[in-house]
Amino acid sequence: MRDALAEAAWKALDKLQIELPSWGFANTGTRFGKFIQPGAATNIAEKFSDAAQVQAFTGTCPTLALHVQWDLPRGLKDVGEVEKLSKQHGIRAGSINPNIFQNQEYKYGSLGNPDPAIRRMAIDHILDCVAIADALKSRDVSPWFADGSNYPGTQNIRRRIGFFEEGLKEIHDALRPGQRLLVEYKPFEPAFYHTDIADWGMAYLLAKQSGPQALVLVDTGHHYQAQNIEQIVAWLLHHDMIGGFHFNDRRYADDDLTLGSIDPYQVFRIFHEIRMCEWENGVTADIAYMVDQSHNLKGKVEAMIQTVLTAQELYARAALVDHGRLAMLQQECALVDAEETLRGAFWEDVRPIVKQWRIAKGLPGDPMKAFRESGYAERIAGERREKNLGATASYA
Ligand code: LRH
Ligand code: MN
Repeated sequence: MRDALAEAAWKALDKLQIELPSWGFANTGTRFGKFIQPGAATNIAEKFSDAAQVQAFTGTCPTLALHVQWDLPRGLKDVGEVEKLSKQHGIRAGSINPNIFQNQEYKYGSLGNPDPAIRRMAIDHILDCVAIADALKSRDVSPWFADGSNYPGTQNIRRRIGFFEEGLKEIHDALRPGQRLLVEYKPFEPAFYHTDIADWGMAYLLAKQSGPQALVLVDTGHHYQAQNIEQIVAWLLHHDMIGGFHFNDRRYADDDLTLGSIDPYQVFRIFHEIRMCEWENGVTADIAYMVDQSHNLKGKVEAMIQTVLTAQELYARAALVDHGRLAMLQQECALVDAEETLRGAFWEDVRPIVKQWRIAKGLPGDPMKAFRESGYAERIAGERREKNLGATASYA
Protein backbone atom coordinates (compact mmCIF):
# COMPACT_ATOMS: atom_id res chain seq x y z
CA MET A 1 0.00 0.00 0.00
CA ARG A 2 2.64 2.53 1.05
CA ASP A 3 4.87 1.60 -1.92
CA ALA A 4 1.99 2.11 -4.36
CA LEU A 5 1.24 5.44 -2.70
CA ALA A 6 4.93 6.43 -2.79
CA GLU A 7 5.19 5.50 -6.46
CA ALA A 8 2.11 7.59 -7.34
CA ALA A 9 3.42 10.55 -5.36
CA TRP A 10 6.93 10.31 -6.82
CA LYS A 11 5.63 10.12 -10.40
CA ALA A 12 3.55 13.24 -9.75
CA LEU A 13 6.45 15.13 -8.18
CA ASP A 14 8.69 14.20 -11.12
CA LYS A 15 6.49 16.20 -13.47
CA LEU A 16 5.42 19.06 -11.17
CA GLN A 17 6.98 22.40 -12.18
CA ILE A 18 6.19 25.67 -10.41
CA GLU A 19 7.08 29.07 -11.86
CA LEU A 20 8.20 31.74 -9.41
CA PRO A 21 7.28 35.46 -9.69
CA SER A 22 10.30 37.82 -9.90
CA TRP A 23 8.28 40.40 -7.97
CA GLY A 24 7.93 38.00 -5.03
CA PHE A 25 11.62 38.56 -4.20
CA ALA A 26 11.42 42.38 -4.13
CA ASN A 27 10.27 44.67 -1.31
CA THR A 28 6.48 44.94 -1.72
CA GLY A 29 3.80 46.10 0.65
CA THR A 30 0.23 47.21 0.92
CA ARG A 31 -1.28 50.66 0.42
CA PHE A 32 -0.46 51.32 4.03
CA GLY A 33 3.24 51.05 3.33
CA LYS A 34 5.94 48.41 3.08
CA PHE A 35 8.44 47.00 5.57
CA ILE A 36 11.87 47.06 3.94
CA GLN A 37 13.90 43.84 4.08
CA PRO A 38 17.67 44.53 3.68
CA GLY A 39 18.10 41.30 1.71
CA ALA A 40 15.25 41.82 -0.75
CA ALA A 41 16.08 41.74 -4.46
CA THR A 42 16.59 45.19 -5.95
CA ASN A 43 17.22 44.25 -9.58
CA ILE A 44 16.70 41.45 -12.10
CA ALA A 45 20.12 39.90 -11.39
CA GLU A 46 19.27 39.48 -7.71
CA LYS A 47 15.83 38.09 -8.60
CA PHE A 48 17.46 35.39 -10.78
CA SER A 49 19.96 34.67 -8.02
CA ASP A 50 17.19 34.23 -5.43
CA ALA A 51 15.10 32.08 -7.78
CA ALA A 52 18.14 29.87 -8.37
CA GLN A 53 18.33 29.32 -4.63
CA VAL A 54 14.74 28.09 -4.49
CA GLN A 55 15.44 25.81 -7.47
CA ALA A 56 18.65 24.50 -5.90
CA PHE A 57 16.86 23.47 -2.70
CA THR A 58 13.51 22.29 -4.13
CA GLY A 59 14.27 21.08 -7.70
CA THR A 60 10.80 22.15 -8.87
CA CYS A 61 11.17 25.75 -10.13
CA PRO A 62 13.12 25.97 -13.42
CA THR A 63 11.48 29.20 -14.62
CA LEU A 64 11.01 32.79 -13.41
CA ALA A 65 7.99 34.91 -14.39
CA LEU A 66 9.04 38.40 -15.48
CA HIS A 67 7.11 41.65 -15.14
CA VAL A 68 8.25 43.76 -18.05
CA GLN A 69 8.23 47.29 -16.58
CA TRP A 70 9.92 46.07 -13.40
CA ASP A 71 12.38 43.55 -14.91
CA LEU A 72 12.95 44.79 -18.48
CA PRO A 73 12.45 48.57 -18.12
CA ARG A 74 14.09 49.09 -21.56
CA GLY A 75 11.96 46.36 -23.13
CA LEU A 76 13.64 44.41 -25.95
CA LYS A 77 16.95 46.16 -25.16
CA ASP A 78 17.06 44.23 -21.83
CA VAL A 79 16.61 40.80 -23.44
CA GLY A 80 20.38 40.24 -23.71
CA GLU A 81 20.86 40.92 -19.99
CA VAL A 82 18.05 38.49 -19.11
CA GLU A 83 19.48 35.79 -21.40
CA LYS A 84 22.90 36.21 -19.71
CA LEU A 85 21.38 35.91 -16.23
CA SER A 86 19.27 32.94 -17.30
CA LYS A 87 22.41 31.08 -18.43
CA GLN A 88 24.41 32.18 -15.37
CA HIS A 89 21.77 30.95 -12.90
CA GLY A 90 20.27 28.03 -14.87
CA ILE A 91 16.79 29.53 -14.58
CA ARG A 92 14.77 30.06 -17.78
CA ALA A 93 12.69 33.16 -18.39
CA GLY A 94 9.04 32.19 -17.83
CA SER A 95 5.78 33.98 -18.52
CA ILE A 96 6.02 37.58 -19.67
CA ASN A 97 3.73 39.88 -17.66
CA PRO A 98 2.89 43.23 -19.29
CA ASN A 99 2.31 46.22 -17.01
CA ILE A 100 -0.74 48.13 -18.17
CA PHE A 101 -1.75 49.36 -14.70
CA GLN A 102 1.07 51.48 -13.27
CA ASN A 103 1.51 54.41 -15.67
CA GLN A 104 -0.38 57.65 -14.99
CA GLU A 105 -1.97 57.37 -18.44
CA TYR A 106 -3.90 54.31 -17.24
CA LYS A 107 -6.01 56.28 -14.71
CA TYR A 108 -9.20 55.48 -16.63
CA GLY A 109 -7.93 52.17 -17.98
CA SER A 110 -5.66 50.66 -20.57
CA LEU A 111 -7.36 48.53 -23.28
CA GLY A 112 -10.70 49.76 -21.88
CA ASN A 113 -9.82 53.44 -21.79
CA PRO A 114 -12.27 55.75 -23.65
CA ASP A 115 -9.21 57.54 -25.13
CA PRO A 116 -8.05 55.68 -28.30
CA ALA A 117 -4.49 57.01 -27.88
CA ILE A 118 -4.17 55.35 -24.48
CA ARG A 119 -5.69 52.11 -25.80
CA ARG A 120 -3.06 52.26 -28.55
CA MET A 121 -0.30 52.81 -25.99
CA ALA A 122 -1.44 49.78 -23.97
CA ILE A 123 -1.78 47.53 -27.03
CA ASP A 124 1.69 48.58 -28.21
CA HIS A 125 3.17 47.71 -24.80
CA ILE A 126 1.63 44.24 -24.90
CA LEU A 127 2.81 43.79 -28.52
CA ASP A 128 6.33 44.62 -27.24
CA CYS A 129 5.82 41.92 -24.59
CA VAL A 130 4.92 39.42 -27.33
CA ALA A 131 8.20 40.31 -29.08
CA ILE A 132 10.12 40.00 -25.78
CA ALA A 133 8.55 36.60 -25.14
CA ASP A 134 9.53 35.54 -28.65
CA ALA A 135 13.12 36.75 -28.16
CA LEU A 136 13.37 34.95 -24.79
CA LYS A 137 11.63 31.82 -26.16
CA SER A 138 8.96 32.24 -23.46
CA ARG A 139 5.60 30.75 -24.37
CA ASP A 140 3.17 32.74 -22.27
CA VAL A 141 2.22 36.41 -22.39
CA SER A 142 0.15 36.99 -19.28
CA PRO A 143 -1.62 40.37 -19.02
CA TRP A 144 -3.70 41.39 -16.01
CA PHE A 145 -5.93 44.44 -16.51
CA ALA A 146 -6.70 46.71 -13.52
CA ASP A 147 -9.23 48.44 -15.78
CA GLY A 148 -12.63 49.44 -14.39
CA SER A 149 -14.37 52.29 -12.57
CA ASN A 150 -15.10 53.43 -9.03
CA TYR A 151 -18.58 54.92 -9.34
CA PRO A 152 -21.84 53.92 -11.10
CA GLY A 153 -22.51 55.82 -14.32
CA THR A 154 -18.94 57.00 -14.78
CA GLN A 155 -18.05 54.52 -17.56
CA ASN A 156 -19.96 52.65 -20.32
CA ILE A 157 -19.30 49.01 -19.41
CA ARG A 158 -20.56 47.62 -22.75
CA ARG A 159 -18.46 50.03 -24.79
CA ARG A 160 -15.37 48.98 -22.84
CA ILE A 161 -16.13 45.30 -23.61
CA GLY A 162 -15.89 46.26 -27.30
CA PHE A 163 -12.54 47.98 -26.72
CA PHE A 164 -11.17 44.84 -25.00
CA GLU A 165 -12.42 42.57 -27.80
CA GLU A 166 -10.68 44.81 -30.38
CA GLY A 167 -7.43 45.09 -28.41
CA LEU A 168 -7.13 41.42 -27.44
CA LYS A 169 -7.90 40.34 -31.01
CA GLU A 170 -5.06 42.48 -32.38
CA ILE A 171 -2.70 41.13 -29.70
CA HIS A 172 -3.77 37.53 -30.32
CA ASP A 173 -3.13 37.89 -34.03
CA ALA A 174 0.40 39.10 -33.30
CA LEU A 175 1.24 35.96 -31.29
CA ARG A 176 3.93 33.72 -32.72
CA PRO A 177 3.12 30.04 -33.34
CA GLY A 178 3.13 28.18 -30.02
CA GLN A 179 2.73 31.31 -27.91
CA ARG A 180 -0.26 31.65 -25.55
CA LEU A 181 -2.14 34.72 -24.29
CA LEU A 182 -3.29 34.12 -20.69
CA VAL A 183 -6.20 36.37 -19.73
CA GLU A 184 -6.29 36.92 -15.95
CA TYR A 185 -9.51 38.03 -14.23
CA LYS A 186 -10.01 39.79 -10.89
CA PRO A 187 -13.33 40.89 -9.28
CA PHE A 188 -12.08 44.18 -7.80
CA GLU A 189 -9.02 46.29 -6.67
CA PRO A 190 -7.82 48.72 -7.66
CA ALA A 191 -11.24 49.42 -9.23
CA PHE A 192 -14.02 49.31 -6.67
CA TYR A 193 -17.28 49.66 -8.67
CA HIS A 194 -16.72 47.56 -11.82
CA THR A 195 -13.65 45.73 -13.15
CA ASP A 196 -13.76 45.05 -16.90
CA ILE A 197 -12.49 41.45 -16.61
CA ALA A 198 -14.00 40.55 -13.24
CA ASP A 199 -14.60 36.80 -13.43
CA TRP A 200 -13.85 33.59 -15.30
CA GLY A 201 -16.81 33.98 -17.65
CA MET A 202 -15.70 37.39 -18.88
CA ALA A 203 -12.10 36.18 -19.30
CA TYR A 204 -13.40 33.05 -21.10
CA LEU A 205 -15.52 35.01 -23.59
CA LEU A 206 -12.74 37.53 -24.29
CA ALA A 207 -10.15 34.77 -24.74
CA LYS A 208 -12.48 32.76 -26.96
CA GLN A 209 -13.25 35.72 -29.23
CA SER A 210 -9.54 36.63 -29.43
CA GLY A 211 -8.54 33.30 -30.93
CA PRO A 212 -7.31 29.72 -30.29
CA GLN A 213 -4.05 30.74 -28.57
CA ALA A 214 -5.87 32.69 -25.85
CA LEU A 215 -6.73 30.96 -22.57
CA VAL A 216 -7.84 31.87 -19.04
CA LEU A 217 -5.50 32.35 -16.05
CA VAL A 218 -6.91 31.57 -12.61
CA ASP A 219 -5.37 33.59 -9.77
CA THR A 220 -6.67 31.83 -6.65
CA GLY A 221 -6.85 35.17 -4.82
CA HIS A 222 -9.19 36.68 -7.42
CA HIS A 223 -12.50 35.23 -6.23
CA TYR A 224 -15.36 36.29 -3.98
CA GLN A 225 -15.38 34.56 -0.61
CA ALA A 226 -18.02 31.88 -1.32
CA GLN A 227 -16.93 31.07 -4.88
CA ASN A 228 -16.18 27.42 -5.63
CA ILE A 229 -12.80 27.81 -7.38
CA GLU A 230 -12.38 24.11 -8.25
CA GLN A 231 -15.77 24.21 -10.00
CA ILE A 232 -14.48 27.08 -12.16
CA VAL A 233 -11.39 24.97 -12.85
CA ALA A 234 -13.64 22.03 -13.81
CA TRP A 235 -15.51 24.21 -16.32
CA LEU A 236 -12.29 25.56 -17.84
CA LEU A 237 -10.85 22.03 -18.05
CA HIS A 238 -14.08 20.79 -19.66
CA HIS A 239 -13.78 23.49 -22.33
CA ASP A 240 -9.97 23.16 -22.61
CA MET A 241 -9.67 26.85 -21.82
CA ILE A 242 -7.38 26.87 -18.78
CA GLY A 243 -3.85 28.09 -19.42
CA GLY A 244 -2.45 28.60 -15.96
CA PHE A 245 -2.67 29.48 -12.30
CA HIS A 246 -1.36 32.19 -10.03
CA PHE A 247 -1.26 30.39 -6.70
CA ASN A 248 -1.42 32.19 -3.36
CA ASP A 249 -3.75 32.14 -0.36
CA ARG A 250 -6.14 34.59 1.27
CA ARG A 251 -8.45 35.01 4.26
CA TYR A 252 -10.38 37.97 2.93
CA ALA A 253 -9.55 39.39 -0.55
CA ASP A 254 -6.49 39.35 -2.84
CA ASP A 255 -4.22 39.01 0.18
CA ASP A 256 -1.41 37.28 -1.78
CA LEU A 257 -0.42 35.16 1.24
CA THR A 258 1.70 32.03 0.92
CA LEU A 259 0.01 29.06 -0.75
CA GLY A 260 -1.84 26.73 1.63
CA SER A 261 -1.28 29.02 4.63
CA ILE A 262 -5.02 29.63 5.18
CA ASP A 263 -6.88 26.88 3.27
CA PRO A 264 -4.64 24.00 2.11
CA TYR A 265 -7.71 21.86 1.35
CA GLN A 266 -8.68 24.46 -1.29
CA VAL A 267 -5.44 23.95 -3.22
CA PHE A 268 -5.80 20.16 -2.80
CA ARG A 269 -9.32 20.26 -4.29
CA ILE A 270 -8.00 22.25 -7.28
CA PHE A 271 -5.14 19.80 -7.86
CA HIS A 272 -7.64 16.95 -7.54
CA GLU A 273 -9.92 18.36 -10.25
CA ILE A 274 -6.94 18.54 -12.60
CA ARG A 275 -5.55 15.09 -11.81
CA MET A 276 -8.97 13.40 -12.04
CA CYS A 277 -9.41 15.04 -15.45
CA GLU A 278 -5.92 13.87 -16.51
CA TRP A 279 -6.76 10.33 -15.33
CA GLU A 280 -10.01 10.30 -17.31
CA ASN A 281 -8.38 11.68 -20.47
CA GLY A 282 -5.06 9.88 -20.07
CA VAL A 283 -3.18 13.11 -20.88
CA THR A 284 -1.41 15.73 -18.75
CA ALA A 285 -3.28 19.03 -18.81
CA ASP A 286 -1.16 21.77 -20.41
CA ILE A 287 -1.32 24.12 -17.41
CA ALA A 288 1.30 26.61 -16.19
CA TYR A 289 1.53 26.38 -12.39
CA MET A 290 2.80 29.78 -11.24
CA VAL A 291 3.03 31.51 -7.89
CA ASP A 292 1.86 35.12 -7.47
CA GLN A 293 2.49 36.32 -3.94
CA SER A 294 3.89 39.38 -2.20
CA HIS A 295 5.73 38.58 0.99
CA ASN A 296 5.23 41.70 3.08
CA LEU A 297 6.49 40.24 6.37
CA LYS A 298 8.14 36.82 5.75
CA GLY A 299 11.68 36.54 4.43
CA LYS A 300 11.30 36.53 0.65
CA VAL A 301 13.34 33.43 -0.24
CA GLU A 302 12.13 31.44 2.79
CA ALA A 303 8.51 32.25 1.91
CA MET A 304 9.10 31.08 -1.64
CA ILE A 305 10.72 27.80 -0.47
CA GLN A 306 7.85 27.27 1.99
CA THR A 307 5.38 27.83 -0.86
CA VAL A 308 7.03 25.27 -3.13
CA LEU A 309 7.28 22.66 -0.36
CA THR A 310 3.59 23.11 0.44
CA ALA A 311 2.67 22.83 -3.25
CA GLN A 312 4.75 19.63 -3.54
CA GLU A 313 3.01 18.09 -0.53
CA LEU A 314 -0.50 19.06 -1.67
CA TYR A 315 0.16 17.88 -5.24
CA ALA A 316 1.55 14.57 -3.89
CA ARG A 317 -1.59 14.14 -1.77
CA ALA A 318 -3.80 14.72 -4.82
CA ALA A 319 -1.77 12.02 -6.61
CA LEU A 320 -2.82 9.52 -3.94
CA VAL A 321 -6.52 9.65 -4.83
CA ASP A 322 -7.71 6.28 -6.18
CA HIS A 323 -9.44 7.70 -9.27
CA GLY A 324 -10.90 4.35 -10.40
CA ARG A 325 -12.52 3.69 -7.04
CA LEU A 326 -13.72 7.29 -6.77
CA ALA A 327 -15.30 7.21 -10.25
CA MET A 328 -17.18 4.02 -9.30
CA LEU A 329 -18.38 5.43 -5.97
CA GLN A 330 -19.47 8.67 -7.67
CA GLN A 331 -21.45 6.63 -10.20
CA GLU A 332 -23.10 4.71 -7.35
CA CYS A 333 -23.65 7.95 -5.38
CA ALA A 334 -21.94 6.26 -2.44
CA LEU A 335 -21.54 9.66 -0.84
CA VAL A 336 -19.59 8.92 2.34
CA ASP A 337 -17.23 6.43 0.69
CA ALA A 338 -16.63 8.77 -2.23
CA GLU A 339 -15.90 11.69 0.09
CA GLU A 340 -13.63 9.54 2.26
CA THR A 341 -11.75 8.37 -0.85
CA LEU A 342 -10.91 12.01 -1.56
CA ARG A 343 -10.48 13.26 2.04
CA GLY A 344 -8.47 10.15 2.92
CA ALA A 345 -5.80 11.17 0.44
CA PHE A 346 -5.71 14.69 1.87
CA TRP A 347 -5.15 13.36 5.37
CA GLU A 348 -2.28 11.07 4.25
CA ASP A 349 0.94 12.43 5.74
CA VAL A 350 3.04 12.44 2.56
CA ARG A 351 5.93 14.37 4.07
CA PRO A 352 8.13 11.24 4.59
CA ILE A 353 7.37 10.15 0.97
CA VAL A 354 8.19 13.62 -0.39
CA LYS A 355 11.35 13.76 1.73
CA GLN A 356 12.49 10.40 0.24
CA TRP A 357 11.73 11.74 -3.25
CA ARG A 358 13.98 14.76 -2.59
CA ILE A 359 16.83 12.62 -1.31
CA ALA A 360 16.47 10.28 -4.29
CA LYS A 361 16.79 13.38 -6.53
CA GLY A 362 19.96 14.46 -4.75
CA LEU A 363 18.08 17.30 -3.07
CA PRO A 364 18.20 18.05 0.66
CA GLY A 365 15.53 16.12 2.60
CA ASP A 366 14.75 19.33 4.53
CA PRO A 367 15.20 22.19 2.02
CA MET A 368 14.34 24.98 4.50
CA LYS A 369 16.95 23.76 7.00
CA ALA A 370 19.52 23.41 4.22
CA PHE A 371 18.78 26.91 2.93
CA ARG A 372 19.14 28.39 6.42
CA GLU A 373 22.44 26.59 6.94
CA SER A 374 23.71 27.95 3.57
CA GLY A 375 24.00 31.47 5.01
CA TYR A 376 22.61 32.89 1.75
CA ALA A 377 20.01 35.05 3.53
CA GLU A 378 22.60 36.67 5.76
CA ARG A 379 24.96 37.21 2.80
CA ILE A 380 22.41 38.98 0.62
CA ALA A 381 21.22 41.10 3.57
CA GLY A 382 24.78 42.35 3.90
CA GLU A 383 25.28 42.91 0.16
CA ARG A 384 21.94 44.64 -0.50
CA ARG A 385 21.34 46.54 2.78
CA GLU A 386 22.54 49.94 1.51
CA LYS A 387 20.42 49.75 -1.65
CA ASN A 388 17.29 48.68 0.24
CA LEU A 389 17.51 51.02 3.19
CA GLY A 390 17.40 53.89 0.71
CA ALA A 391 13.95 52.67 -0.45
CA THR A 392 10.79 54.56 0.58
CA ALA A 393 8.48 52.80 3.07
CA SER A 394 5.58 55.23 3.25
CA TYR A 395 2.38 55.03 1.16
CA ALA A 396 1.70 58.72 0.74
C1 LRH B 1 -2.98 41.44 -9.80
C2 LRH B 1 -1.94 40.36 -9.96
C3 LRH B 1 -1.39 40.21 -11.35
C4 LRH B 1 0.02 40.72 -11.26
C5 LRH B 1 0.09 41.43 -10.02
C6 LRH B 1 1.46 41.50 -9.42
O1 LRH B 1 -3.54 41.38 -8.52
O2 LRH B 1 -2.45 39.17 -9.47
O3 LRH B 1 -1.24 38.87 -11.70
O4 LRH B 1 0.44 41.33 -12.38
O5 LRH B 1 -0.82 40.75 -9.18
MN1 MN C 1 -1.99 37.28 -10.38
